Amino acid sequence: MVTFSKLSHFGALLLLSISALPGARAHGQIKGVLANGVYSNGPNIYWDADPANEQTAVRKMYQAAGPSYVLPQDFVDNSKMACEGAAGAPKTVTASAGSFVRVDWVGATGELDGKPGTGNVPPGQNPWVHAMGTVASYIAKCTNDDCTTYDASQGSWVKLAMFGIDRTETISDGLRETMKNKPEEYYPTPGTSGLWGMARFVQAGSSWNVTIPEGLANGHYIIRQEVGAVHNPWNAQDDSSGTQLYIGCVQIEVINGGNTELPKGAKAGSLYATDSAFARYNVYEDNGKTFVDPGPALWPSSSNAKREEHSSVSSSVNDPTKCNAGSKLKRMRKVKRSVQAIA
Ligand SMILES: [Cu+2]
Repeated sequence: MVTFSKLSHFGALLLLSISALPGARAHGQIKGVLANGVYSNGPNIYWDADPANEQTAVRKMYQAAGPSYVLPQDFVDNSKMACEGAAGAPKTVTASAGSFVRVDWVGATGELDGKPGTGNVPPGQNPWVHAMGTVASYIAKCTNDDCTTYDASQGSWVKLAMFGIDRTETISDGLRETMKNKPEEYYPTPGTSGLWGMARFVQAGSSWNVTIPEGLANGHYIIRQEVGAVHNPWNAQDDSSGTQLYIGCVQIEVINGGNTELPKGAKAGSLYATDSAFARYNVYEDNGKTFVDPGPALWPSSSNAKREEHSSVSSSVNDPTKCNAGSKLKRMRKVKRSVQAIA
């Protein structure tokens, strides 16, 4: 199993070098962002001179990550773990406090193009190619009030959402079948429940919504989206093994906010330890049974029950009961805030 998944990686790298993409050996990246009704494109990570790079609020991934993702030995690196070492992007997108920012990702390879279970991905755009692992969202304030020049390695990161595995749900039959042919077969195995955040993300068209907390103070922030793939488990003899973090950073300006400042967060290099259960998780041995969401506590703390962000509205996997639960929580948070404001 491990050998197979490694082969698939070499295969992907080979394909990329054959197609002569300069620079990064990427597995995928942020394609674009929808915020306050405005869609903004991500950068062209393969060609620095593309004029698109002058118009983006998304930092260029893979600028420092050796193998196009961050491996456990680099989990202590404040720069790689913040935004994969990327410098500031030239623009900022505007997002209202309390709204969703939709972050769309795209695979670098077409392995899952048009395959069952991959959601409503626009034609010509590759779905994300892995389905086992976490999807998380963090936020940090650009303390210089200018995210275009902010050094993200200094960021104080606060965890907004983390979807590890939900054992009350499972992957769609379509995506399970699709992943069988990858060959990165989906675990938990058939008959065992367990929906990884990443499977949910692929089913939602490789798109994930990030909630900007209601009442958050206006200002400049970076949203850090982290996709944590566990298909190539760590082993002591192989320094290319272990949980792979794909990290994309979106520079936003929050408007219509309130009085709530972010709590003190963590440096990116101290979110997960190099030898943590997350870094060394073996999905093929554990079959999803004992996985625990990694990293610091969620904020706001009342969102503990809500480990996930809503998937794309357009997607059929959206569960209306979950959305209701979410808005109920949001309302509760609002109430809690106003109580705090009075106190
Ligand atoms: Cu990959």
